Amino acid sequence: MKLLYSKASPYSSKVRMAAHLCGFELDCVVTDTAAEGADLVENNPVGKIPTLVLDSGEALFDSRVICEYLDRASGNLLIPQTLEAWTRTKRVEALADGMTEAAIATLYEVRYRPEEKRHQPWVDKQWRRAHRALDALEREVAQLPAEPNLAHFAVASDLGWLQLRYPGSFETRNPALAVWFERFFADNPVYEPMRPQG
Ligand SMILES: N[C@@H](CCC(=O)N[C@@H](CS)C(=O)NCC(=O)O)C(=O)O
Repeated sequence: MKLLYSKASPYSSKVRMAAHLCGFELDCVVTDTAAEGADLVENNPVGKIPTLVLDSGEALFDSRVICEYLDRASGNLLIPQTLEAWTRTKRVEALADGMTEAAIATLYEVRYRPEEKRHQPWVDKQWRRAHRALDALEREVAQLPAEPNLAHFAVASDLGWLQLRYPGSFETRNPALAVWFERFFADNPVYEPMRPQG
């Protein structure tokens, strides 16, 4: 299976960690979304990464869909199946990814919009959203099991991206989350090379 990805992408990081746990080796191809190259847009009309191209040639996109696929294909090694554990796992994933979506939007505002067209109230709203999600995650991570699953990968990847792009943005405000984040990689060093990198 081929993964179109970038080293900095939090959603790609989550997928790579998930594939590792599920025992799948991915052929990871660095992909620049800004270039809108044929390999990306022909496989994923939405033009985003991560995009997974299956051995059949069929493509899957959106990291949540890809992770669902990896879970099914591995006989549920990634997502716990009891209703209670499934609910927690998927809620934590949605919280972590939602936090990142808001923070990425603020980055794109600066990266892609000329200064005179930026709208600060909208940026402030994204940060309020991200901070609420981080506060919720601070409570949620205490309930996660010791063995890593999809929830761990989502939180570790999304916090890794936040630390990369907005250093110091959660470590003081959310100390328990910061401790959890450090401990995750200390306890699971195999995932360290897959965290978002600049
Ligand atoms: N919901 C999607 C989000 C994917 C996403 O936003 N990826 C970013 C990179 S981290 C991207 O492709 N951005 C390029 C763009 O928006 O043009 C997922 O979970 O895969």
